[in-house]
Amino acid sequence: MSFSLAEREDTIIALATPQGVGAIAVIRLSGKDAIKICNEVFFGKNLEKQDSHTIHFGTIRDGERVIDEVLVSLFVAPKSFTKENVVEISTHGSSYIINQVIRLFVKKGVRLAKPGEFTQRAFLNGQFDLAQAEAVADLIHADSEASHSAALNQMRGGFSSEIQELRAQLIHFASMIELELDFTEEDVEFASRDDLRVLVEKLLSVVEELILSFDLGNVIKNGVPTVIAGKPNAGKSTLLNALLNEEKAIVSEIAGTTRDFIEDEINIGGVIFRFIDTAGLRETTDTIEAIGVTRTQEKMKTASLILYLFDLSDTDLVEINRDINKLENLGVPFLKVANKTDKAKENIINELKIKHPDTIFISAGQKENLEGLKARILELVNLDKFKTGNTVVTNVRHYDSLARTRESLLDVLNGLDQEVTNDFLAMDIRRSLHYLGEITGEITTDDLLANIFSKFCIGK
Ligand SMILES: Nc1nc2c(ncn2[C@@H]2O[C@H](COP(=O)(O)OP(=O)(O)OP(=O)(O)O)[C@@H](O)[C@H]2O)c(=O)[nH]1
Ligand SMILES: [Mg+2]
Repeated sequence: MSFSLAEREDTIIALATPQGVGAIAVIRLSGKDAIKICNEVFFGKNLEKQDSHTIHFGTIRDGERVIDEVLVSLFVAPKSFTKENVVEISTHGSSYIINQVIRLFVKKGVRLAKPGEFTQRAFLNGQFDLAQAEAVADLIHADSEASHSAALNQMRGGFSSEIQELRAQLIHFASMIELELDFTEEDVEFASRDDLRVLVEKLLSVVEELILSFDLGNVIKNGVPTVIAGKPNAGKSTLLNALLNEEKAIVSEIAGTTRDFIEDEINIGGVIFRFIDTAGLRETTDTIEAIGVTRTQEKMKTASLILYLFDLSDTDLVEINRDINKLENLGVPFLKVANKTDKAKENIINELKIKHPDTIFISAGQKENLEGLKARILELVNLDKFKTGNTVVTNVRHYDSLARTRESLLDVLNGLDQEVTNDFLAMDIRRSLHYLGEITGEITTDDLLANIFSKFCIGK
């Protein structure tokens, strides 16, 4: 999918609210003729004579036939989302009415919008940069406070302005150095190498911080992968079900019930956690169960957090110590969760309180102290960084471009160290500029844009 210049001249239309029956539906038009064409089918007022940002009551008619009574909101270019003339028609939310209205406009020469075309026009008309446009999509899909806050921060500018400013300074150096190339005979220096080094180092530290934020960003967007691990029958599936409040995983007193992962998301304190119930860890001769155990071990390595669950009625301290030792070697943060308080022996609880005072005691079966467990989970996943409003990179494309930017900036520094000739230096700077520009959209290709906007839904 790519948009030709002629297509950008079209007036486009799409349903902006979800498909299906609702109280009202909003149909959006954008393009130079949006208001003019709407005026041809709208009865009530002359829309072409109205001010921007006003709402008008009237009917939409196909010839003599009234399709619906509607409200029309007007946004006159450039004061609109797309910076073009925009009309939003609020109709009654029946799919029959929606279809009739859209058909009527198509008959009048309006074209159905492609996915993301409104946002793409907003980007092409300079409403925001590419990183911000992508944040619009993230914002629509944000389903927790944390992902919402990351997307909103980016949509409102996020790292874009900082990157743009540093990029502008780097462009200045690039042109100075290229100017020097024209004066090679005279041995002049328009661009101070020391100043250039300071700037490149500053850029590098910004870029590196953004790269580091990606892990956090990813977690915010996709949920914190949290593996529930432990011996068979520890109560892992029971815990998952209790946290979810539904009977998602099969629970039984047979050891080795769960063979494959079962996962689902839970919102704890505004953060999405992806809980993964796994096959119980033990030596087994059952082939399928053995595969499950291997998979559990793999999953544990990539988790952000492990809930190490053990059965108080059936585990001794020697075993617990051995497991904890293994977990410490794995290097993934973990919580010690003692289950089945309802049938535990007193002495093991007391021993644990002394030897492992950070143990959390729960009864998954009786749904006891799940709130305490949730509070500790939230504490362990340190999300303070995002809460202080720091910019977080959540987008793989940005991460890729940032990683390439870092490489080329390091090349510039290397070049400065080794006093390479100007043309090499200029080349490395240009390369850094290219990758930086890819993030904010100063450098784009049709393919890149098509790829980004095709992921949007129609009407956005
Ligand atoms: N008394 C008591 N029983 C529990 C508790 N939690 C789980 N159980 C029981 O322990 C048994 C095993 O529970 P599961 O949730 O299937 O255990 P699991 O860790 O998923 O076991 P595998 O899938 O075999 O690895 C079941 O009979 C549960 O009802 C609890 O807090 N108290
Ligand atoms: Mg299970």
